[in-house]
Amino acid sequence: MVSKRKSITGHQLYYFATCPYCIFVRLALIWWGLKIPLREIMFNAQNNADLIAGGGKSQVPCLRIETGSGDVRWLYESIDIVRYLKTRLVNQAPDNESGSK
Ligand SMILES: N[C@@H](CCC(=O)N[C@@H](CS)C(=O)NCC(=O)O)C(=O)O
Repeated sequence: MVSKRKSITGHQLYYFATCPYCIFVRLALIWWGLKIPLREIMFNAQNNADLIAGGGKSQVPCLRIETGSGDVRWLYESIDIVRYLKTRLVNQAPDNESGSK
């Protein structure tokens, strides 16, 4: 049986495929059934430029978080991202953070 993952709006994960820290975060997303738009930086120069311009450095994984008021936060460090996912999205995901299934 294939279970559908919950689409999370206002978030983007900057990553590249072979980065072990990114794999850790992506596995957590799969484990918790969350779907966040991915922004690949190794082969996509624009995504990498956006990451540096917004977050300040070309390090992945980095979670771009946009609040309802339009503020943007760039969260580095895989363990901090996983903690954020669990506390903010897994434990108390309100309906307005889920998109179409
Ligand atoms: N402590 C960080 C390590 C992340 C890390 O080293 N990522 C590598 C890719 S696997 C990277 O982006 N290196 C480039 C840099 O740090 O400037 C984490 O857990 O997220």
